[in-house]
Amino acid sequence: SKKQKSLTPDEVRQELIKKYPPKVARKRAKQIQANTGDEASTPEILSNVRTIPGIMTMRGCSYAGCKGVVLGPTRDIVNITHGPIGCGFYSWLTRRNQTEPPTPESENYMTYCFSTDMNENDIVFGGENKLKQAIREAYDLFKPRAIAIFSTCPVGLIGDDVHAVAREMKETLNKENPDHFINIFGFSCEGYKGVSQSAGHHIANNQIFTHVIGLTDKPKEGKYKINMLGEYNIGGDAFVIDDLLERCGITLVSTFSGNSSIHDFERAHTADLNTIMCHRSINYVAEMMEIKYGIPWIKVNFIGAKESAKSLRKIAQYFGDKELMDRVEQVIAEEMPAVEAALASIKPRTEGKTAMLFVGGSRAHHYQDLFSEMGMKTLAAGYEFAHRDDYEGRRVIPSIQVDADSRNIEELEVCPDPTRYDKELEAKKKALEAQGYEFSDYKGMMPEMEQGTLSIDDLNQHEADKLIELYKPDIFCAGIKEKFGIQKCGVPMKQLHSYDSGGPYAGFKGAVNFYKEIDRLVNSKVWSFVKAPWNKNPELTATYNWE
Ligand code: CFM
Ligand code: HCA
Repeated sequence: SKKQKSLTPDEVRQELIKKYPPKVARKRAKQIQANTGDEASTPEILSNVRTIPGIMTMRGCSYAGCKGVVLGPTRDIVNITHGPIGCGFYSWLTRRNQTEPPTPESENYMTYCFSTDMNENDIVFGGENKLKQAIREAYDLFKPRAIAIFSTCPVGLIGDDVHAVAREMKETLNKENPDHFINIFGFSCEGYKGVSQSAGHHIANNQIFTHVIGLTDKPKEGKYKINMLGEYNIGGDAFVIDDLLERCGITLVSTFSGNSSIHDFERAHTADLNTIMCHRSINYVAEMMEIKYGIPWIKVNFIGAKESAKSLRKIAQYFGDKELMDRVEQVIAEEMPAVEAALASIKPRTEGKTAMLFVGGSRAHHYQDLFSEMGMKTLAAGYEFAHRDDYEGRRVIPSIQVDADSRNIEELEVCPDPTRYDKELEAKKKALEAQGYEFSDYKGMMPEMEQGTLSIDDLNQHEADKLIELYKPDIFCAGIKEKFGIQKCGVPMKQLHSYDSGGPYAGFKGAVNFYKEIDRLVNSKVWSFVKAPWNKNPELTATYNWE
C-alpha cells in the first residue's frame, strides 16, 4: 500500500537509468536484472567491472580488501601500512572485527596502527629505506612471529619494491636472531588495483597461500577437523560459531581470519575439510588448498537459524559419522527453543514487511535468510563488488573463468594477478579435472530470490534514492556512507557491515539478536516524524504578508 505504483522490473530499471547519458545507461542496464526464482533462467548480470567515474559508488579499494578485510582481524601479525598516514589511520579498527587472545600475555597487535607515514620526501626519493626502518623498529619492539607490509596507491606509483624489502629484512633479521623465526611478506594491494575491494582479497589470498599456509605440520587434536574460511568475527560472529562447533565436537583448525592466529594459518592444510562462509573474499584460498592438498570445500552459512542448522548438518554429513550427526542434532535441539520463542513474539509485527540489502560480496545474500525467517520479503538486493558466480551460481559460472571473462567486457577490470595460480597448481588442476574430479560449487544469490525481485550490482547513491522513492521499503541495509541519506528519506537503516555496534548476528543466538533489532527498527514510530508537521499539515504554514 505504501508503494506508489506497481512497476514491472523493466520499468524500474528504466526509472533508475533514465537520467544517465546513453553510454552510462547502457552499461548500468546490464548491472540491473530481474530475478526469475529459478537457476536455469537466471539472467546474466554484469559485475566486477569499473565504476563509471562521477558515480557515487558504495565501493571501497583494493587496499581495504587486502589490509582491512582479509588481514585486518589477524592479531599476531604486525600489519604495516606503507603509505601516507591517512590510509593506516582510516583502516584502524573501523571494521569491528573482534579478537580474543588465549592469554593476556599473548600477542595482540590489533589495537596498534603501524604505518611508515610516507611524506613528500619519500615520494620524491623513494620510501624503501623508511620501510626497512619501520620493520626493524616493529621487530625490536615486539619480536612478532610475522610482519606484513601493505602497499597504498603512491607506493605503486613511485615503484617501491615491497617484496624485495620483505625478502631482505626476513633474511637479515633471521640471520641476526637464529633463535626466533620471523616471517615477513608484502602485498601489492595498491588501492587502484582492480575495480574494488575484490582485487585486494585475491592479492591477500595469493600471498597467505604462498607465504604462510603449510609452514608447520603440527596438527590439532580432533576427530573432525575443519577450517572456517571467510568468517571475520564482525561483532563477535565467530565467537558464536566457534562455540557451536565446539559443542558439536568439531575441531576448528583455523579461521580465515576472524579471531585468528598465524600459527593456525600455518597448519590450515592439516584440516580434513574447508567450510566457506564468505565465498567472495576467500574462494581463492579454498581452491588452491583443494588443488595442492586435496582438501575439498563446502559452502556454509551461519546467518539465519535455519541456515545454521543446515550448515551444521552439512558438515556432519560430510564426515558421515553417526556420532557426529547425533551431536549436531542435539545442539540444534538445544538452540531452537529460544529461536522459536523470539520468532513467536516478533513475527506478528514483522510479517509482510519489506527489505532491501546492498552490501559487499556475500551478506546481501546471507541476510535474506534472516529476513525470510521473520516473514519479510527482500525486494531488491545487490553486491558492491561480487563476481558473476556469487550472483548466478558457480555451476553456471565456473570460478576459473571469472577473471578471464571480465577481460572481454568493455570497461575492464584490471585482473590483479593474471597468472592466478602458479604453473604447478594450474597443471595439477587440469590433471584432476581430466580424471573426472569435480570441484566444489554452490548456488548464487539470484536463483534464490523471488521472481520479479531485483538484483543490482554496484548500486550508487542516485539509484538508491530512486529505489526508495519507488518502493519505500520498510528497511534498507547497507554501509556507513549510505546510512544517513537513507534515514533522511524516512526509512530505517541497518548497517550490515558494522552492525551499527550491534551483533553478534551469526548462529542461533545471533538470529535472536537480529530479530529483536529489526523488529525495533521497522516498528519504530520515529520515522513518521522525519517529515516536519508543518510540511504534512499545510494549515500550520504561516504566510507572511509584507503589505
Ligand atoms: Fe565477505 Fe565480509 Fe562481505 Fe567482504 Fe566487506 Fe565485511 Fe561486507 Mo564490509 S569479507 S564480502 S569485503 S562478508 S568488510 S566481513 S561487511 S563489505 S558483505
Ligand atoms: C571496507 C570495509 C567495510 C566498510 C563498511 C561500510 C566494513 O569495505 O573497506 O561501508 O560501512 O565492513 O567495514 O566494508
